[in-house]
Amino acid sequence: MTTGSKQTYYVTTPIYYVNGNPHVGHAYTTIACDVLARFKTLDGFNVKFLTGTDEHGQKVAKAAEEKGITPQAFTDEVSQVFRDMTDFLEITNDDFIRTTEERHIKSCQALWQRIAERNAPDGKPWIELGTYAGWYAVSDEAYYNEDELRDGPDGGKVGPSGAAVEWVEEESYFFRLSAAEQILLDYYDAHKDFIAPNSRRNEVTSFVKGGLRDLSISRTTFDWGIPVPGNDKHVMYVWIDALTNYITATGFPNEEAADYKAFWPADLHMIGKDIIRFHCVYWPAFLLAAELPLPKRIFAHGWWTVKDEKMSKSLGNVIDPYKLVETYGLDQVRYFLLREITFGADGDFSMDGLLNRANGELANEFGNLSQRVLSMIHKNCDACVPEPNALTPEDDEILNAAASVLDPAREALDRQAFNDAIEAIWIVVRAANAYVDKQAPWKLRKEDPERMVTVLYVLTDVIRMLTLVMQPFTPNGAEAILDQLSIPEDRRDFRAFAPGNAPIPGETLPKPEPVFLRLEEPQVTAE
Ligand code: ME8
Repeated sequence: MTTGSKQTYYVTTPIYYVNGNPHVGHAYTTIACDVLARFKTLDGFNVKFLTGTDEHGQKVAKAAEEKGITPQAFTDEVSQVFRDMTDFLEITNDDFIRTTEERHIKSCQALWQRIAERNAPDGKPWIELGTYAGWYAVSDEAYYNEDELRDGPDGGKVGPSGAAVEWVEEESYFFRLSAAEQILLDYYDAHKDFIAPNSRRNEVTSFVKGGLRDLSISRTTFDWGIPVPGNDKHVMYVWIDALTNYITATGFPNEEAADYKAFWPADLHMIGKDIIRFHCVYWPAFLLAAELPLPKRIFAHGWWTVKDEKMSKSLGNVIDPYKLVETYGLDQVRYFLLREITFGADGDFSMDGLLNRANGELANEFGNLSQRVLSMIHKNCDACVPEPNALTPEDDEILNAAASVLDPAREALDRQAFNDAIEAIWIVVRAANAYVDKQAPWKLRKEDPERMVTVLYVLTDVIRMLTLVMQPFTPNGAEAILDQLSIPEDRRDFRAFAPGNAPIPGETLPKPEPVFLRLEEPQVTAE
């Protein structure tokens, strides 16, 4: 979609439960979206990037009760903790939604109303009143069928995630999900990019093919939720409330709102694989029933594990993002999280892995490339961008490689293949280092100073282009290198890949300082 002449891009993280401190898993999803948001912005898109907190439901009500404070006071406090994490990680979100906000309550009630007013393909209303009798896991805020349960460690039953379930029997509104089965299957079939990666698409398709049961969408045994329009004995099931956040933030129910027009449907909901059923089955079904457009894509990434167990608060193996960033640096952590594993797969978190990536790649290959080139320029070219002489085919080759790096990076990020994007960049980083080694400008200094000047000029332009495309991944280090190359602010977006943006010979360069320093071996342990 376009606003004015600009293409738009709307990306969302899940909204996080306010029931504990953020950990690396939360930071991971948010950082991944931040890379996409920054990349698209640099690529000329009008970007909306949403994150926030999920504050209603039984789990949160219980946590507040245990603390002896009201749910509102509790959520105010913990939501702020997540907002602080977002700031600490220098995330470029342009909205932070809380599900307790008035705009969201209005939006949920409007969406409910819209679904309630419409009929399913069988001619009966989508929403009907009935009685729910079944299993519920408070810590997942999810209903489970008997056949999904197994015996838990304490004699009771647990759901697939290991969360304890309890028997619930109460009056409830139902969303007639069973009536959406075929529409959903047809939709998945017609929109092959809707659910990614492919393995998740297959998982969702076979789940739906296995038969969908109607979904209980209201509760009556507690009141920490959004009242059902017309029957405030009921509060909405927390997931219908939570999922609606994505559309609330565009101004819904005002379909004339500028953001609604520009940004809905969202381009990408980024989630972890634990919440795929809610996003890929329930959410599209609600929107189809409401006759609203569906998000274009949902990408479910894998889990960070520690010694092969999911990193989670209940397992006590959580890594604190604050300690991690304070110890290793924000760019290093961002780079590692997106470089280490194929996005979509699980990955085991190891400090050695982080050190290897930070030292082996960021410090030795990328940081060192700019440091040695800029130091030579500082010493041998009067701290000015050198004036090149005639270029050789080898010069053209490395310049062309750098100038062509944007396309594969863009293509990979449109598939959320972060490590493919980084690899495409790294092919050129390695080629640039090989070029330095082969040209050996330190030797040319005596043997052929004119050629040395040309080689250093070529390298400044190669480093400039590599740094431009690295900005979304390592924003602080990239900014420092662009400063050292005296690149003006208005030449830092991807339009600067066009010819005519190379560093200007004679331009003074500041004294170079190393960027991406080698890290020692401190260890951050799990909480
Ligand atoms: O599910 N590895 O919130 P939540 C990778 N409120 N990512 C992880 C992770 C791990 N070990 N642990 C958590 C909720 N995550 C709902 C969402 S959306 C309408 C409502 C990330 O606080 C991952 O993105 O439990 C996962 O989907 C999210 O945190 C769950 O956060």
